[in-house]
Amino acid sequence: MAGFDKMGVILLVASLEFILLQLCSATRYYDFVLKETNFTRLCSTKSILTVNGSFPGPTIQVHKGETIYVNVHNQGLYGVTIHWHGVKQPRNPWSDGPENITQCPIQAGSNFTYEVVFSSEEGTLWWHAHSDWTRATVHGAIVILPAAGTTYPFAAPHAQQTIILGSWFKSDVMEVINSALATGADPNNSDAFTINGQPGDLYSCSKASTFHMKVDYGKTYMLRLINALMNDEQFFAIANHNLTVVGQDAAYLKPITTPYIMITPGQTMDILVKANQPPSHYYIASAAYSDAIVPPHNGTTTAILQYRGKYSTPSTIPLPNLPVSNDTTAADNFTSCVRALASKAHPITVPTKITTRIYMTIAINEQICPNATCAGPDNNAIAASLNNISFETPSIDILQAYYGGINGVFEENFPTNPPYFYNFTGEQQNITTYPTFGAKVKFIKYGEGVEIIFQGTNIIAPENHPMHLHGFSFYLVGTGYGNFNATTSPKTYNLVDPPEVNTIGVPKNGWATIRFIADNPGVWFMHCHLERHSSWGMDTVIIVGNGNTTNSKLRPPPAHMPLCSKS
Ligand SMILES: *[C@@H]1O[C@H](CO)[C@@H](O)[C@H](O)[C@H]1NC(C)=O
Ligand SMILES: *[C@@H]1O[C@H](CO)[C@@H](O)[C@H](O)[C@H]1NC(C)=O
Ligand SMILES: *[C@@H]1O[C@H](CO)[C@@H](O)[C@H](O)[C@H]1NC(C)=O
Ligand SMILES: *[C@@H]1O[C@H](CO)[C@@H](O)[C@H](O)[C@H]1NC(C)=O
Ligand SMILES: *[C@@H]1O[C@H](CO)[C@@H](O)[C@H](O)[C@H]1NC(C)=O
Ligand SMILES: *[C@@H]1O[C@H](CO)[C@@H](O)[C@H](O)[C@H]1NC(C)=O
Ligand SMILES: *[C@@H]1O[C@H](CO)[C@@H](O)[C@H](O)[C@H]1NC(C)=O
Ligand SMILES: *[C@@H]1O[C@H](CO)[C@@H](O)[C@H](O)[C@H]1NC(C)=O
Ligand SMILES: *[C@@H]1O[C@H](CO)[C@@H](O)[C@H](O)[C@H]1NC(C)=O
Ligand SMILES: *[C@@H]1O[C@H](CO)[C@@H](O)[C@H](O)[C@H]1NC(C)=O
Ligand SMILES: *[C@@H]1O[C@H](CO)[C@@H](O)[C@H](O)[C@H]1NC(C)=O
Ligand SMILES: *[C@@H]1O[C@H](CO)[C@@H](O)[C@H](O)[C@H]1NC(C)=O
Ligand SMILES: [Cu+2]
Repeated sequence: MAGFDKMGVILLVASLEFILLQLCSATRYYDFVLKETNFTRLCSTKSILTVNGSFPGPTIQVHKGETIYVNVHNQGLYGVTIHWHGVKQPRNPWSDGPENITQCPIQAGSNFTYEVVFSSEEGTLWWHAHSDWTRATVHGAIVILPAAGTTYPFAAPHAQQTIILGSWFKSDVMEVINSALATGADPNNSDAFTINGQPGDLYSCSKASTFHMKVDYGKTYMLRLINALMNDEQFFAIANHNLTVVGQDAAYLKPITTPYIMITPGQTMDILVKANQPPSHYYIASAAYSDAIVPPHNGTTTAILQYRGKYSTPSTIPLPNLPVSNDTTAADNFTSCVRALASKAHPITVPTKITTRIYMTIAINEQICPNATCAGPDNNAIAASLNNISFETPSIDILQAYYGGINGVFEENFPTNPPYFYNFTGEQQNITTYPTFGAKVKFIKYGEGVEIIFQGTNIIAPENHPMHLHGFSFYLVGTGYGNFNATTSPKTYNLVDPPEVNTIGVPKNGWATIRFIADNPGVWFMHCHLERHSSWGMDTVIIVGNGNTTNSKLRPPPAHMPLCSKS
């Protein structure tokens, strides 16, 4: 040691510090570089916005209750934000992400560090861009393992695999939505569905890159399944293998063993699969479920469940029997089985004292088009609404305006009832064909027991709407077809083991009731997770006020929130 000079000691200390930083950064700090990257799919190459050059983007893995920091460096062409879908972010809407709701975009050439605070979530969630349609290519998995010293409420799987279902558009996604908004028509369908970024064997020019999941006979695997599609619900199955669904939206379920599942955009599921079939190749497949008037993309994306070991590769790989795309009975058969685990270790607490009740109609509408030159119904433009209010995104974020008392950005008069009560699911619908427009939010006092009854309507184009709320998970206590009936419908509620989720499908021409305690102060976006519906205004914002203790008040903003451009 005698040979060490002063400089050597300094270097040694510096490198130790470097090693320590590296160790910490292995789990708690992430760098996301947003950049344009060329990808070849469906026989052609195009540039897409990615995180760190991959599609889907990197997986974040944490243990329950941890906090991580993600520095997003925007080296792309336009402003973008990132949302941590299903992460409640207690008192911390500053890092929630929806553009102009909780922050202004991270401009090209700048960066912003998100502090992502995990609390009660355990299972699978995901992150995605929350600016226009950029989430089509900017998304990835969030894996939340049990906290140290705890384990799964089932035998630990041999291994886990994230399965991200996505949409691939041959043209630029921003062009797809911008041209649809300009003409007033429906945006084009995607050109393929994907599993882990790959369309799979049934699409042209895709076979060489089909995703393979390798398994050992006799072992059980956990699929962490994410529906990251833009506009399509999906049926998903594996040939000759049952799926055992044990979790949804990062909360545990009573196990459901089923040949297929239906999953809406925004939902995540934890699924156990036992490799119990003769070693071979089996297709994993996903295709549209749709009860809409406009037909969905009719392709099927595939991956291959490939057993390890020696066997002759089959000449034809079996495909699972997915229900046909309009089989609502098959979709309902699955969703009607979903129940919370509701065990001692994973209890649920459904609010029974409801102090704020909101009855909210969901509709596709028309916006008058000057001189009837638009390409939507009646030569008008398509719009969409909640309680007949079509949401208009402001140009200063609502959180900043609320926190800083800036007037004129939003109005606190989102109605707790639709403007008219009539037969919402009946034939005559023109009473609310044309919505009103604005940035109207619903203010809820801290600690209220909240019930929201979503009512689907038959206006213009009824379909199933996957409604998503930021900042909370909530209990889905009931669903039904037709109009909600205040006398008879509540009698069907499940207050014993309703699933605790963040995205629910509101049945076509039907209703769904959710409950939660307003215990997270902040500004929280609520919207349909079919991206075209959200773009048309099927959105609103819930502001939960501060409680009366330090731990029930909004945290102060972090330094360096992205600035809003003057417009
Ligand atoms: C993507 O491909 C285009 C055309 O093939 C090329 O001009 C461009 O430089 C490529 N971009 C990147 C980031 O590689
Ligand atoms: C992030 O942006 C800040 C300015 O907001 C700048 O000072 C900093 O150098 C940037 N960091 C990186 C790693 O780009
Ligand atoms: C799938 O589950 C059903 C019902 O539990 C059972 O009858 C069937 O044998 C299972 N199939 C496989 C391949 O495990
Ligand atoms: C699927 O849609 C494409 C065009 O979008 C059409 O050409 C094709 O015939 C359709 N296939 C089936 C089986 O309906
Ligand atoms: C589903 O579509 C087929 C045609 O593709 C049609 O015959 C059938 O009636 C449809 N079913 C429902 C429930 O709409
Ligand atoms: C749905 O469930 C019902 C009753 O259990 C059954 O009769 C029907 O065949 C199922 N349909 C599908 C498509 O799974
Ligand atoms: C609508 O038509 C009138 C009369 O032809 C014309 O003066 C006006 O500019 C048109 N407006 C738009 C928005 O095209
Ligand atoms: C958000 O506001 C900025 C101005 O600060 C504006 O350029 C942008 O278009 C807005 N985004 C949305 C989705 O409205
Ligand atoms: C509402 O309309 C539907 C569809 O036409 C009809 O079946 C139902 O009976 C109507 N309900 C009431 C209360 O009129
Ligand atoms: C709705 O349409 C019917 C039939 O076209 C018409 O008689 C009625 O006046 C319309 N109602 C409203 C509110 O526009
Ligand atoms: C604080 O708020 C809680 C409900 O969130 C209420 O029960 C309690 O009475 C309040 N305490 C005071 C001192 O206002
Ligand atoms: C609700 O159902 C009850 C019992 O069937 C019925 O008497 C009542 O008219 C219904 N209410 C509405 C608004 O349809
Ligand atoms: Cu919708």
